[in-house]
Formats: sequence, C-alpha cells, structure tokens
Amino acid sequence: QLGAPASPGEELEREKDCPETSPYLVGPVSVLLSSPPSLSQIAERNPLVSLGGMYQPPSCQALHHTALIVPYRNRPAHLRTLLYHIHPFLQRQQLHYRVYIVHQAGNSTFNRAKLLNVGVREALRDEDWGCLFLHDVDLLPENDRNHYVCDPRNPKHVSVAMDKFGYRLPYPQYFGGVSALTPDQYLKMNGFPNQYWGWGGEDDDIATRVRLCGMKITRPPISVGHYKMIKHRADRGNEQNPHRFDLLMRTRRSWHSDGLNSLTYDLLSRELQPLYTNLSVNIGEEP
Ligand code: UDH
Ligand code: NGS
Repeated sequence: QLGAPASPGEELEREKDCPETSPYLVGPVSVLLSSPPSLSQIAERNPLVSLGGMYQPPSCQALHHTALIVPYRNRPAHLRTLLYHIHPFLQRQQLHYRVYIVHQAGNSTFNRAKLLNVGVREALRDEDWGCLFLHDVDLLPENDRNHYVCDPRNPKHVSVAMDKFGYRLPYPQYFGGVSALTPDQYLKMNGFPNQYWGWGGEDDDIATRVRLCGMKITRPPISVGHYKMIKHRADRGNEQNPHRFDLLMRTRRSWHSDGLNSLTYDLLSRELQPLYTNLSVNIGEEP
C-alpha cells in the first residue's frame, strides 16, 4: 500500500531507484468537484506529505523532482479540491514533489504570469527542481498516466483535453491551464511576461516565446491529458485585459526585456502549511 509505514530496511530500500512506470497508477480517475473536505481532513488522508506540502516516495529513490506552482487568490474551495486530488495523484506517480501556492496579496488586478514567475524563482531557491509544473487551481487531472514530469527537449503544454472545450484543444496554439518546463527551458525564454494584468493573452504570449526561442511545444496524448475544470464565475479583480492584443503584437520585441530579468516583487510571507508552501506576495499593480 502507498501509505504503508517504511520497513525497518527503509534506508537500504531508498537506495533503489523507483521504477520508470509506477506500479500504483490506475489510469482514469473520477474527480469529485463539489464540497471538498477540510484541509485537516485532507492532511489526515495524506500522512506521508510533510510540512510545506512535500513528498518523497518512502521506499525508493524518486527519478523525478517536480515543483507544482499554482497562481492563486481567493479560491479556497478550489484549492481544497485541487489538494484533495493532486496529493494522492502525485504520490501514485512516485514523484519527489512540493506544492507551492503563490498568493497575490491585496486587491490590485490579478496577474497570473507574474505570479508564476515569482513561484518559479522562489521554488528554485529551495531545490534544484527538475520540472516546474505551472497549474491553475481549478483544473483536476483525470488520468494518472498523465505523468507530472518534464520533456527534457521542449516545453510541454499539458491540459490538452479540458471538459469545457469538449476534451480537445480550443485552438492549436493554446498554452493555458497546465504546462511544464524545465528550469533551463524557462530561463531560455526569460520566463513569462510580467505585463499582463487581468484576464487573457498571457498564455498566448508564453506560447509565442517558446517559438521565438527556437523551441517547440510538446503535448501528451489527448487520451491522458483529460482535465475537469471546476465551474466558476469570472473573478473580481481579473477583468478582461483590454491591452492584451496590443501586448501580443509586441511579444517579439518585448520578451528579451520583460520576464524573469525584469521581475520585482515583495515576498510578504512564506508559510509552511501541512499541504502546501504558501508564498504571499505583493506584485504591485498595473502602471
Ligand atoms: N486565479 C485565482 N484567483 C483569481 C483569478 C485567477 O486564483 O481571482 C488563478 C487560478 O489559479 C485560476 C487561474 O488563475 O485557475 C486562471 O484564472 P482565469 O480566470 O484566467 O481562468 P479560468 O479558466 O476562468 O479559471 C475563466 C473564466 C472567466 C473568463 C471570463 C472572460 N471571458
Ligand atoms: C483566448 C485567450 C487566452 C485564453 C483562451 C481560453 O482567447 O488567454 O482564450 O479562454 N487569449 C486572448 O484573449 C488573446 S477560456 O475559454 O478558458 O476563457 O486562455
């Protein structure tokens, strides 16, 4: 059993690498969307997750090291639903992982891509993560053969089949929802843009950056990239960005100077919660 206590020979066992394909995978899973349990109930169900939302397989050496980074503000029920599903899901994959919630403090307009930049920079202070998984809070993977690891060659767009789009891509360049990059891939494209305040366009900008840097977008098969999106209304503070089309026309000129190399923020707190590391950050506001 996955959560079984470590045997007396734990140290010896851990010296063995985990297998390339985990024996705990079950394939398609049904996801519960309404009334998630409380955080303490979720923590009780995940006894091997340690403070800060960290996990290592108890009886083998993980082959993969993944930071799950979630841009966040004011979606407490979505967060509980995600944590409820994602911890067992990642443990079944025998990953070494840690969950980071990047909380935009204050009421300024939401900025998803900038929060992701902050999450990456802070996560890489902790560990040399092999893979950065950038994950919306309201998306629940429906198949655990959707391996939360990176493609060493190219950035990976992962949420390729969302229920709200009829389980296919809404358009060929779509890069929203869930994506996965190695730190090298992320650095090569100067991270993500910081200038997209409000809803829309930042994911298209990121997709353009991938191409401008000479990389290609890779994707898992549609059959394993299934996601349910928790239905919700538009958020206050994340109104459609009226400048998004203008910004998108300038990506080619701006990506060198807008990104990780121009990122500024105030980290207000870094709390180790039982199921995640909470980074509360002041990212400023639209100039
Ligand atoms: N997010 C928050 N809080 C917010 C806004 C966004 O946590 O107030 C995060 C969250 O992780 C979310 C992600 O940012 O999953 C993306 O948010 P989004 O509103 O851009 O995208 P989503 O697909 O909703 O969740 C789209 C529905 C509203 C679109 C209205 C414009 N047509
Ligand atoms: C495009 C947006 C993307 C967005 C996608 C899906 O039009 O940011 O729709 O949106 N691009 C622009 O606005 C330029 S959704 O159906 O999830 O609301 O991710």
